[in-house]
Amino acid sequence: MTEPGKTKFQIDLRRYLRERNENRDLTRLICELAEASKYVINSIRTGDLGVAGTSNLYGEQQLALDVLSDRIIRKRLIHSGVVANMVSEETADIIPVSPDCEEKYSVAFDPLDGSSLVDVNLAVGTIISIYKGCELFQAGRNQVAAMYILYGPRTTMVYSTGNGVHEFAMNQLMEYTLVQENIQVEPRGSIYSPGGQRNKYSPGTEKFVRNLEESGAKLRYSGGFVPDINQILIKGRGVFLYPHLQDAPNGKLRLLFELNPMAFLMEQAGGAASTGRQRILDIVPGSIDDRAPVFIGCREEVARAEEYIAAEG
Ligand code: AFP
Repeated sequence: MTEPGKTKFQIDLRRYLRERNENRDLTRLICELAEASKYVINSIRTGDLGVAGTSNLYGEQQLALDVLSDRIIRKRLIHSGVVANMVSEETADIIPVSPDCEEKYSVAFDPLDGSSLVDVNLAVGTIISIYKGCELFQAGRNQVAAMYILYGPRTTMVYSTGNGVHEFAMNQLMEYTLVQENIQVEPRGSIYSPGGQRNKYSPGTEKFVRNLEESGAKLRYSGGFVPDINQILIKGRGVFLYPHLQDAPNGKLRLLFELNPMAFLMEQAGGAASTGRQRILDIVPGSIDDRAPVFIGCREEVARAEEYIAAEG
């Protein structure tokens, strides 16, 4: 239980997971990923923003931050000893880690989502999707956990193992301590994050967005999926969309690395996530780089989007 003199909200991540009787190997995995974020933060704060293949003033090969973040996280996943397979947005194939995969976990991750925003000092994040066993090509509803780390003015981590959504913040000792637990979003929202070019929206999406604007919703869009979703979860209201576009019927966002983990978290918080025609978490991925349109956030907003798209396409 919580140590005397400490409030529950000073409890660190590992203790919190243990007190909730989470699986020990899953606890180790989540804590390893939290540990990896410390190195990612350091590379963001101090790393040259050069692109992969360039060299820094010492002649060392310069790694782009997303490539560096990918390496950091892969190393920690291997070190955890509980990973069967892993795949990241930076790799073309699934990377086998351990053959005895039934009792281990498989992880899909985006090491630094929004990396193109770092050089303009906007918030970016790491997104992680966790399955039990060795199969990564399964519907997102089978995830056993999902989490993200948001590198903003503060560094925060949000996770769910299917028992609610909980937020932690990194303190001055670089420990994650509990900020709030069992986060819930309201049925309807007051902010909207419209991704993609508006002039390429379908009639149904266009009408949905116009309805949001006429109802007084405020536009909040940073270009980073993690901060934009985090805003909806932590404020408890709003809807994010990156819809099907006339020249991109599957939108932009990746199912394995972006949509499935965020859809898992949003549903755990009482929200919803849809392609506009079906639940994101019901899609069985066919390949690593599957993309899907997405409407994610308060469930009444998502349901309304589905109605407009059913009626107007
Ligand atoms: P990058 O990782 O290439 O910066 O893309 C970020 C992202 O995948 C996601 O984080 C944003 O929601 C979305 O793209 C923004 O896309 P647009 O730049 O087309 O608005």
